[in-house]
Amino acid sequence: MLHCGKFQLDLARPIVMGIVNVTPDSFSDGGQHASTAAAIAHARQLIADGADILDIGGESTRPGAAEVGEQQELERVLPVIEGLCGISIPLSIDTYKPAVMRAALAAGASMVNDVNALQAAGALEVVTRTDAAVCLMHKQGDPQTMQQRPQYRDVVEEVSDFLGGRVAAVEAAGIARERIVIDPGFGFGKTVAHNLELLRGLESFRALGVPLLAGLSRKSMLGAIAGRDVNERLAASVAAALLAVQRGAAIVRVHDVRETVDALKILEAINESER
Ligand code: YH5
Repeated sequence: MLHCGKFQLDLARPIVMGIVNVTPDSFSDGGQHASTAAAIAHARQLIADGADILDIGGESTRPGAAEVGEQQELERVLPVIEGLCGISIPLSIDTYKPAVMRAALAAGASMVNDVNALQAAGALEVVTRTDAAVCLMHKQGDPQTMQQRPQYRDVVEEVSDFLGGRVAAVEAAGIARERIVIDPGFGFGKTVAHNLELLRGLESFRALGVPLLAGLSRKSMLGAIAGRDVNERLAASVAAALLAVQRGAAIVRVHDVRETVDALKILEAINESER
């Protein structure tokens, strides 16, 4: 079980985390109503499609993306979290900013998804004072520059050592193991070869004793392998999610919830006879 605020997620089956990006309004009147409404509608669709948890993000952490100010990020994500209150599944806030974590958790989010693994000053304290779950992700460098020249001696060992250290630090601060998820951070300061090594070695992360999240959906490594532009990566993304689960991922973070849920049902049906 993953303890996630008032929710308990059963990890006996793969968990599908649906991605909800709150993008800036295309109407440049400074208002945020249209994008809030669009994000809420999208979130409701993902729930209908079978999402087990939704990840709400107001700042793109894609390679090369610009940072968004704290105030702007809050203006994007808070109305969406507030607008979704009362839904039957937990909400995760995708942020590395402690102030955004605090406000999102107060507004009803049950999980923090932090690409910075709670290393920002004050981040650990914010989560410690709640009963929210946390996803600790590995990255090398900063989103602006991380893809310039990623380097590792042994990527599986280095990522595993980092995540092991963060699990220990977070546990020592008072966050129970049952609330912690780890993530090797596909695409965050990694070449295609590094990402493939991590996928190949995914099972070794199980030794850290906490559930593993894999985020491969639509990422450029899939484009590089399949030779597809970002909007043509559905099949590659579903395949990657399925293979990650087969190698031990407990949670997959995906854009295409309906298709991923279908694919995982086939895997589940095959594995059914083993139980
Ligand atoms: C992740 O792996 N990723 S944001 C580039 C793309 C497509 C998608 C077109 N947040 C993760 O999804 N949080 C992001 O190329 C994440 N794990 C966790 N825990 C990047 C993203 C993306 C980037």
